[in-house]
Amino acid sequence: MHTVRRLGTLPQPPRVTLASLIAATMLLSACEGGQAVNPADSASAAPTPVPTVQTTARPSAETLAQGLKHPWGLAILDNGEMLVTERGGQLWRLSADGQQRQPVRGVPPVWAQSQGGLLDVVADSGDQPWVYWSYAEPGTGREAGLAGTAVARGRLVGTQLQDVQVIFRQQPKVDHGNHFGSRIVLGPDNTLFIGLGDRQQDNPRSPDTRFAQNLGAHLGKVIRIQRDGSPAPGNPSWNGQAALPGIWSLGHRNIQAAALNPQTGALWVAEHGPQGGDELNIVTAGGNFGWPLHSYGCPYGSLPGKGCQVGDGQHGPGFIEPITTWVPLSMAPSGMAFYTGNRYPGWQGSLFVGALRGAALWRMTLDGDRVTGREALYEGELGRVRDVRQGPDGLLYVLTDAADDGRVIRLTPSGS
Ligand SMILES: [Ca+2]
Repeated sequence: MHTVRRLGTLPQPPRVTLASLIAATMLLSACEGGQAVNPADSASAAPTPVPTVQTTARPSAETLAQGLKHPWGLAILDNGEMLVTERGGQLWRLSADGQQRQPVRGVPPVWAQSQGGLLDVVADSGDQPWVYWSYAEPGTGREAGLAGTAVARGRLVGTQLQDVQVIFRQQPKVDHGNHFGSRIVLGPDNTLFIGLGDRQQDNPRSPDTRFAQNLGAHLGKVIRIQRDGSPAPGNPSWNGQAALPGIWSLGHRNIQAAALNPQTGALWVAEHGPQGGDELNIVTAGGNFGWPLHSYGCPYGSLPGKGCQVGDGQHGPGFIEPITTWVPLSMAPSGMAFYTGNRYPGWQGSLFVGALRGAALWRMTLDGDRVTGREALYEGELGRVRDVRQGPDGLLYVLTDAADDGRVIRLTPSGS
């Protein structure tokens, strides 16, 4: 178990309660510019067991690149070339066939310890696209020795990042090496979402450690800002409570998978539970996703089973339920892609989420906002799946995690 330590300087704004969320809803619905909290979210349905589905003609897994050291994020450019982060701090530009790779210069120093380092990467379109990446940023001055998730961007010119700007810094930085999140999703209207983690500060056994429920900290939140780092119009106003800028939703444990649903435009995320209780969530503005007050998992140190409970248990009024969970064992989600192509029979419209535990690629069939079926593909065959993306060629690309032999793998349709 890690020791939980918090900074003494964290402001203590009021906790978010159901009453305050409802009040926020009423206030926001009466004012311009604010994003209303949907009252229906307060009564979201608990997830039900999902039947297993099975792919009959499974695509073959073709290794394009290997020998990567803990690769974390994969972005595919318009021309099929790829950007891959390594947690140690290296960003690579790969040819479309994965055979050549060149180091990209211009990434600021990262705090490469435990789960921290250079993490996600996404790219806009164009010849010299803006590239956005998340990373564990080392603290300086009075924050020396601490680390926090940050997001930067730069214009990719060949193998050089130009005009590099840090556009987000998680507050506060803490002295722990885990739960940095972090996935970046490009939203509409020049916005950008960042899915964060609680930096493993929230211990359900200790009610004083509720960063994810605290609007005075970025820990355990989804952030929505403009791509240049400025505030995004339309964010929740939290009924006037003191809140750090950019907070879109709260109560998240550790988001390592995120994507926009192409059918609805909504942000979907997957987050790690403690022991079991990994969640797939549809993120709504102003939503409270429960951590560390509610979870389907078990606290560390307790045996999984009927006797264990996180906080106040699985459910609570005013907290948004996941649309599916993994119990009693975690699958450790990382990386997400809605598949919109037509290269694989039966897969169009499916949601794919990588799994570190079980080393699988999960496929979920969907009906609107419901998960109607799911299966673990390639279980134990590819390695720990860290990321999954759809390329401009309509094929799926999988990034696997390993100390010295992380890989970029392309799923090739059977029979081709
Ligand atoms: Ca939750």
